[in-house]
Amino acid sequence: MSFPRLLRRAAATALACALPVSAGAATITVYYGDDDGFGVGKFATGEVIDPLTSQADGSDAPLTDTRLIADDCGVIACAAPPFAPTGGFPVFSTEGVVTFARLTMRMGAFDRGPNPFDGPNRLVLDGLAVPDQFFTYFSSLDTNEVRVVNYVLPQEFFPLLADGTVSLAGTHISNDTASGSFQVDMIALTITSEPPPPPADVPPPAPMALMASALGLLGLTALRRPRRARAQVRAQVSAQGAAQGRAQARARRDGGR
Ligand SMILES: [Ca+2]
Ligand SMILES: [Ca+2]
Ligand SMILES: [Ca+2]
Repeated sequence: MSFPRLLRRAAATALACALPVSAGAATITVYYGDDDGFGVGKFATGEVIDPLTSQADGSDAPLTDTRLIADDCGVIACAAPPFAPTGGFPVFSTEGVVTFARLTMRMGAFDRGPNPFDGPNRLVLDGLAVPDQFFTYFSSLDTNEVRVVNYVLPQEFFPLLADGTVSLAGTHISNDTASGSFQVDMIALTITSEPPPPPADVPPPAPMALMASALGLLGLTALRRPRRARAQVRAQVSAQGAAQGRAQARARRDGGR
């Protein structure tokens, strides 16, 4: 990896670390393209490139670091294709719940123009189109300027990113008609995720439930006490009645003699 590229990765890591995330969160960045500034440096917005000179080699993602152009080149035959990314980002892993995602794209000498020949420029992640607003942030000036766009993705993308695979597709992203050549350095996804919360413990009995249970026990005890007392009274009454009956019988026998 070249020294400038190392510096770029270090800066990206520092930026990721500066994001306002909670403890335990993890941030990763995955690339389509090699983040080497069109193979010849030229990273920052405001720098210029020669869009006619391709720096692509066998290691570059398809259609990056190479000369691209509009579908319709006016009176001049198109000497290069437009940008049509296919495939996907490298497989990655997240910590669980995705809480933030940012799409970054670096293009040089790109003129999105008011009326691209092949319709609106569009990128599609896992089948979901990035809002058209993304491309409005690119310059519409017909210059060789390098422009980097960072776009925070809406939350509906988060579930698509959590599985660690993201397919990439797009329309034929092209310069405005007769706007000359342009190049794409890279597209990047920066994803912040957080571990899922630990499983909840079995909740202890609520105080009110404990109190009701205790009251129930007390009530049963209180009910049992009168029942025993009534049974004892009935037994005593029955014994007394039997004794009286025997005494009366003896009195009648004695009176009859
Ligand atoms: Ca390259
Ligand atoms: Ca996915
Ligand atoms: Ca590149």
